[in-house]
Amino acid sequence: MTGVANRWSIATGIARALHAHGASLIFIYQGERVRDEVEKLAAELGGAPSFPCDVGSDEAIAALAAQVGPLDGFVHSIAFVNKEDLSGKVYDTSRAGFALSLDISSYSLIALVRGLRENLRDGASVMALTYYGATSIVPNYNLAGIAKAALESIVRYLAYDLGERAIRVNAISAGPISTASSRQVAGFKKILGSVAKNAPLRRNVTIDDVGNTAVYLASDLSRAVTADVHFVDSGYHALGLHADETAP
Ligand code: 0WD
Repeated sequence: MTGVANRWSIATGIARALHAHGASLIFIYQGERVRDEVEKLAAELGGAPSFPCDVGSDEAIAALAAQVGPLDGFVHSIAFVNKEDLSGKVYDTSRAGFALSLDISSYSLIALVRGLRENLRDGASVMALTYYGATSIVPNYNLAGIAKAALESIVRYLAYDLGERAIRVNAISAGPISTASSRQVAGFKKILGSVAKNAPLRRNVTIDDVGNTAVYLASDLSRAVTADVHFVDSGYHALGLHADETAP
């Protein structure tokens, strides 16, 4: 499990659901800032071991690979975008901000697969978290959406690379959920409101909803599913027009 920052993180919901279905977990965390939170959660979920690993460092990933042993899969639940790139104009995105965001949010999946490929058992499942803003315009999601577009493409190409070992690579496209990361997006509350009002299910999703789908993708129940982007968003992605704009 990557990407647990606190109990509201999507990765926390995934970890809880996997644990409830009998998985043995290993947590990695970026650094000291989140260590206490991760260790607390790991203790609640069967005393899972946790390791520091900044996915921006190939050395850190190599050290992780040497410590963790065989894996039935891993979850990539990581993104980083400078706050100034989550509002305003995309044409104001700096070269450095673009490089950093794509490195941490997208390239890191390649780096983790390369680093952990010998740890992954044949038939393992890899999944990454993405968002609708990858393929559609979501105002202010901006550079995060561009990084998610790269991530979704990476998911497909890695699925091809790893398919000969029956290892599957998929993305879960979660609806908006209030977390430390998502609150950086300008106007995030309005995005939540739009889903509650317009999505087919007329409600926002929870980290437990995402966790339950992750259990399916981690298990052999989805053994023929790969290179896919699976939406857990109350059906919002399928809307053409919003009901509140078309009401008589
Ligand atoms: O609405 C949302 N919250 C959605 C999030 C909708 C759809 C997708 N997602 C995605 C995010 O883009 C991300 O890929 O889900 C994933 C998890 O996001 P989250 O749960 O919303 O965010 P958060 O609780 O902040 O966890 C992301 C964590 C970081 O948290 P902080 O708050 O400390 O930045 O990713 C980790 C970090 O713990 N992280 C890293 N881990 C290792 N190395 C690194 C890094 N370099 N950078 C960030």
